[in-house]
Amino acid sequence: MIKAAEESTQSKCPELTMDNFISGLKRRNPGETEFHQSVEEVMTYLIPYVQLHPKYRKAQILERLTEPDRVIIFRVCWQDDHDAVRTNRGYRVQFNNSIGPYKGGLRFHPTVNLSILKFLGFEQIFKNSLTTLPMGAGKGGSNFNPKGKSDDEVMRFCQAFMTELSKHIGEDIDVPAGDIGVGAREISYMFGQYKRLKNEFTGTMTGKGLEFGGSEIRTEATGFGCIYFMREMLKHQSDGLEGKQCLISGSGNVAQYAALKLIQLGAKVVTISDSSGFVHDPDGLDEEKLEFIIDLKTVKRGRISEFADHYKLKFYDKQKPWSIPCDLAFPCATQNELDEADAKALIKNGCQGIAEGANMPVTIGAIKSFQNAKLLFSPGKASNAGGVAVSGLEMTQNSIRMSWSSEELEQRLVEIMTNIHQQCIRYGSEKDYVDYVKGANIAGFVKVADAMLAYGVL
Ligand code: NDP
Ligand code: 2IT
Repeated sequence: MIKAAEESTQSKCPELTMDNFISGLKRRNPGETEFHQSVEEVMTYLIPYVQLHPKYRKAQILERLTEPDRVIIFRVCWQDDHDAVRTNRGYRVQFNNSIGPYKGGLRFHPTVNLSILKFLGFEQIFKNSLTTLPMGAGKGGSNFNPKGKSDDEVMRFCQAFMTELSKHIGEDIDVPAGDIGVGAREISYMFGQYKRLKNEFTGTMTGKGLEFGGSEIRTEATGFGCIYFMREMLKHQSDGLEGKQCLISGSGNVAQYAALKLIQLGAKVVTISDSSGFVHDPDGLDEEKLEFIIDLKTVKRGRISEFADHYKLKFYDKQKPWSIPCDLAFPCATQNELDEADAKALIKNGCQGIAEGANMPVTIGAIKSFQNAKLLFSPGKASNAGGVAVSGLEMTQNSIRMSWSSEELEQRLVEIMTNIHQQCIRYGSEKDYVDYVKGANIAGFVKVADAMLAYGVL
């Protein structure tokens, strides 16, 4: 008897319903809960859309879209500072290259597993398509934990990781970048090792240092883009960011620059967090406090409680910031960090809008609560697309061996985020509400699906 997990997507050709589709997906990908969740969110909108457009159904586009092109899993061996041999697992999920080379970040975190990387790679298909740049979708990483490791240990790990990954990537094949636990330091070690192994200097990674092919604004792009997206959503309601009370979770790359742009545009940021808890600053962060946070997190690699201690602010141990009254909320840490109970607290306290800076930080139940209450809500694939968009611009600059100014790049970032907002309005507008989740999913889908149709059966 064929085992359930081995059955082909087409074996029974069931009627296209949400239940049939999701139960088939779960059977073929047992235990991959984050992947199931991200597909479920997307299919809520794509199944009705495909039912109205039979050309996609006939070509089984949804089934093909949820099966990665390939998944590479490998052993990563390295030696720690005590000469002990350590073994981690490395991954690259090459999800879909219909509209360009695979493109997406690498995550180094102890929780990394195949389910998480498949959900992230799947989301990247739609996000990268929304940017309008020619980028396919991939994601990778390792269960390696950079926390508490010395720079030398991180270097040895990154070199070992790239020794295998280098066989599968390239500027026209697959172009990785950063994500959780992978910032400037890790990218530099990995790019250096790639250059050494291949004896070539090509733009095969993005997020590089400015001295060796990196782009201005890439560090800021995801956080800045998220705030520009919120500004567009508010503008659509004849409102603005000025004076808005904002909650941010996380204190990494995305959170830092979301906070900076909010401050620059006259909003007030009253929380910031890490995996140990959150800090409440009723007066609001200013640029000096933010500089302290950026140094604490990227140079000293300390805990956010040290920021609270330094400025005598209240630190809420092991708690999330969502119970603090606010106008706007920006979850910028990790997946499923804002659940239905948190959503209810935000709604009760008068929150007006939520933009995802992280990937899938809001659970499906919480999204439904926000939508039922008619709050502004943007999914990460729209509102955090600024990072990969500037990565795409870094690829262009590398190809033409030029670099553009930060003013020019920020202007392009604003245009891209505004354009994504317009695409969401086009595909997501309903009678008295804009469903940005619907808009982003359908707009992101159409370009990729049409390319897949054009290629025939592959
Ligand atoms: P960083 O590693 O720079 O920062 C991650 C932040 O999230 C840290 O404050 C970290 O806290 C916190 N965090 C991580 N895991 C958890 C957890 N399990 N529970 C609570 N807090 C957690 O990563 P980024 O800022 O780059 O990424 C943040 C999110 O944004 C991710 O979802 C990522 O996929 C997404 N994203 C990133 C982009 C980029 O360009 N970097 C682009 C688009 C999306 P601690 O320090 O305690 O670990
Ligand atoms: O989730 C994401 O979009 C990223 N981590 C950035 C990917 C990229 O290639 O810049």
